[in-house]
Amino acid sequence: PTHSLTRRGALIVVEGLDRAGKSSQCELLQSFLREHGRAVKYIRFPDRSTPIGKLIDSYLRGSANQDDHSIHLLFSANRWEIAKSIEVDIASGITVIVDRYSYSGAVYSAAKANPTLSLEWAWQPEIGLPRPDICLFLSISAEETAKRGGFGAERYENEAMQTRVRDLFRSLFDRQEDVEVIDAGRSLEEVSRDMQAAVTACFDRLDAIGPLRAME
Ligand code: Z5A
Ligand code: MG
Repeated sequence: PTHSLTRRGALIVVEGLDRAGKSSQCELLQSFLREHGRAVKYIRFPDRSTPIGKLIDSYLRGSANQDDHSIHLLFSANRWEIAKSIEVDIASGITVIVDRYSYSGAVYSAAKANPTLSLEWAWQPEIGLPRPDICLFLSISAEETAKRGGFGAERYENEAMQTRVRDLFRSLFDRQEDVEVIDAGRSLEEVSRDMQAAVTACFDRLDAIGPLRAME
């Protein structure tokens, strides 16, 4: 294989339902990759620190109301405002781990069952964003989730919403490539071992994948 001067980093997305363990696993994956000598950054969406992120934060906490389409586009804009820096990092050899991404974006909005907000509509603003080299979907049953404590106080943390989200993730991932489904209803160590294996295999494919692709 041909190696350029700087090997690009990988774009790794971690998705899943509430309390599937995404953030815990992103931390573990970051440590694993660092220990193996890789430069790595861990980011999460929504990024509540930007002006757009602050609007999203107040919406999720329930203190501000927004039209469904409008808040959807703000979630997407929150990714677009970070997209360039992801591209720059990847090109300079940094692997970027992303906690929730376009998939959550499309699915949570479509789960509202607003007649003019289909999954197809919701996907459109994601087209052109950096495309993950691998998406790890942490799959977990409602029963296992319930063992991890009750719902929090945020807007989408209720049974009906989570059930629709689960079904929509399934129908979205039927159409996506590069998705690895991980059984997240096991111990932290078991889940992280599977994630490490999937990510290691992804690094082996990186030369074949070539440059960072765009979301279609
Ligand atoms: N949203 C959207 O609508 N549109 C968008 O474009 C995006 C997001 C990007 C906030 O997201 C909301 O935004 C979310 C989707 C929507 N709505 N909901 N609901 P967030 O990412 O900020 O949500 P979060 O609250 O930080 O994450 P989370 O999904 O609820 O949790 P998690 O990161 O998957 O899990 P965790 O924090 O790692 O673990 C949860 C608990 O389980 C914790 O007590 C752990 O210690 C425990 N845990 C974790 N793993 C295990 C295992 N293996 N065994 C036992 N216990 C475990
Ligand atoms: Mg989280």
